[in-house]
Amino acid sequence: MNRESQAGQHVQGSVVALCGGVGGAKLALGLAHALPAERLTIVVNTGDDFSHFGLHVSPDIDTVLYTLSGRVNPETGWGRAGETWRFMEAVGELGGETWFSLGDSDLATHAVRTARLAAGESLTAITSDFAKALGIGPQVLPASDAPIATMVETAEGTLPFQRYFVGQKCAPAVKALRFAGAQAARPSAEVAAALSAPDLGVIILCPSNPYLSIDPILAIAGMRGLIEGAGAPVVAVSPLVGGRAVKGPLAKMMDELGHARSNASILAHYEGLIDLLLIDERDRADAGLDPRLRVAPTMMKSLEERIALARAVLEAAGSLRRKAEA
Ligand code: FO1
Repeated sequence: MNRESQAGQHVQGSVVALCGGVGGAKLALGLAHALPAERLTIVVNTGDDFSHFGLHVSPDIDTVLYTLSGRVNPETGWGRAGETWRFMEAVGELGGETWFSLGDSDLATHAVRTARLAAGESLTAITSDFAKALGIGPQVLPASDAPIATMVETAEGTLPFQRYFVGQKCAPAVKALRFAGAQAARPSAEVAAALSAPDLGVIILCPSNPYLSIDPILAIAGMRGLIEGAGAPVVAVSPLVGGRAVKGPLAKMMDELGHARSNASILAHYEGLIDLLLIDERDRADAGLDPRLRVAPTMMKSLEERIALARAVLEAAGSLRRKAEA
């Protein structure tokens, strides 16, 4: 089936991007610069969410909100720039848990979110209000309003995601991942509407960790069906460059899960779901392996590079016809 047409043109219509935290948020920012706000919806992983000191923490949602509003800490990629840590110092003084750091200003996000959830509001409504308050144009949506918790089965037992990721610095060998609650969860009405929009031009899988950040979204009952039924091309960006993860434990985790650290493994992981996998210029040699592999500048150190990758994704999608027309 040849869906090639109109090479060089940006995709038309609305755009939905699925993403996790730091790496995904960088492409989301590029897309936010490359598209009018009303054309872009960002669907964010909530498998990393957890309760800490009684507060509902949604790390990937906050990373996206802080990144899109220019507030993110540029050194860590999460949390706020110019943060202070008086709360954590006081927690330590009292002998409280200090393994997970909540900055003083970041704390406000968790406190307001927790209070509003306790009052019965949905995570979708709260996130949408936060986005507006922070001056963000594109729609930012949690993948679901129902709780989903990524559980990491390791050689040392099962760990809730943040205990594995931050508490143990990803050291235990990963045997499997589970997404507790995902089968009982459903995509929110807003996510379903974005994925069912008649003018949907492309669904983008950001270069987030496929196992930790994209899979918890795809595991939500009904999510894959919505994506497959959307009729729009699905374009993923590989999180690997030269067999290494740009950030985080992906490469180590691929070894532990028995997958080669390669773009072919990422393509195989998304088999049946994606039409294209954009791979970095440094992996140009891989491009001949499969017609679905296409080269793009995937490193995103500067804002310009984020926008350039966003444009490359939109152009690649523009070269594919909607599946209904193919
Ligand atoms: N990551 C860390 O490595 N250490 C932390 O103490 C930490 C605190 C934290 C607080 C709020 C927040 O939104 C994110 C935070 N992160 C921290 C990042 C987070 O654990 C991960 O980046 C994501 O969950 C993975 O995408």
